[in-house]
Amino acid sequence: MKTMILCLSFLFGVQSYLEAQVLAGVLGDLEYTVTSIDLQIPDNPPNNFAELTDSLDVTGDGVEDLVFQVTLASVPDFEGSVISVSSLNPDVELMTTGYDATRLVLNDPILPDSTWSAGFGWPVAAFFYGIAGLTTSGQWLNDFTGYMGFRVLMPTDTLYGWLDVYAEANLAYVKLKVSGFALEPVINGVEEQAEEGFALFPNPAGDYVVVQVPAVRGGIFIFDSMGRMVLERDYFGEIGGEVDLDISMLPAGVYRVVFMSEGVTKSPLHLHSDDFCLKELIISH
Ligand SMILES: [Ca+2]
Repeated sequence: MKTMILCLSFLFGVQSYLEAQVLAGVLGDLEYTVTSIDLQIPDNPPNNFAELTDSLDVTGDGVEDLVFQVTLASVPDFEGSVISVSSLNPDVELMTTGYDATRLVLNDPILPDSTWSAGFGWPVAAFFYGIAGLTTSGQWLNDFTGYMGFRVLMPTDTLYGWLDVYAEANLAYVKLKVSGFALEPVINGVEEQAEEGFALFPNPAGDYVVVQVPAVRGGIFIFDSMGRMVLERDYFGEIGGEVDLDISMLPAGVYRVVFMSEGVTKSPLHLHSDDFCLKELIISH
């Protein structure tokens, strides 16, 4: 029974550690970057039609990922303002609700199963008279401050984060400020833990993989790219022993193989990288 409880705490510990969970406005282990996006059009005289845009590189590769646009106009078919955000790259997605960018408040969860979208023109706030009369949309329309969730899809991981956004749209003026963004560090802070005696082969693997185990007792866990455990095997044997795992039922992709020695008794919340071994496994059938 003790072993069972230990194994369960291993399992939940590793799973919660690997699974992205970010709370809006909470810094935690995220890396914060100050930005100075400040788009303001203060006046809307007759026959005005003004647009401002600014963009943001959230991945640090020099390529812009998100673009913000404000429009303020006073022309026959369009009087008022619109603020929108677009994703320029398919690997950077915004949290959305219906046709809007989702406005989050402090501590709202940003999760893998939220709704995620790339592409153009997600309303942030809009208030204008057009051909169809008064149009209002956008979740920042009545509450000007909020956090915008986003994520970065990488080949081996997904990083979650939030932007600090102030947006105000009305008939007379328009204002958008993005003062900063927070993003998880690469691989959710978990890097491959090299340990003598822990090995996987072949890698890439097809229908089975051999795990060489660095301890006499423990558990082998395989996680998919979303952090879900897809395979588990207890180990009792000698140091350096080999375990054949049938992985023919797992779809091709990038996985993480974790080995935890029995006897790790720390709370899952304080799981440290020294407490387990982790290697990436590529499965290609
Ligand atoms: Ca970028």
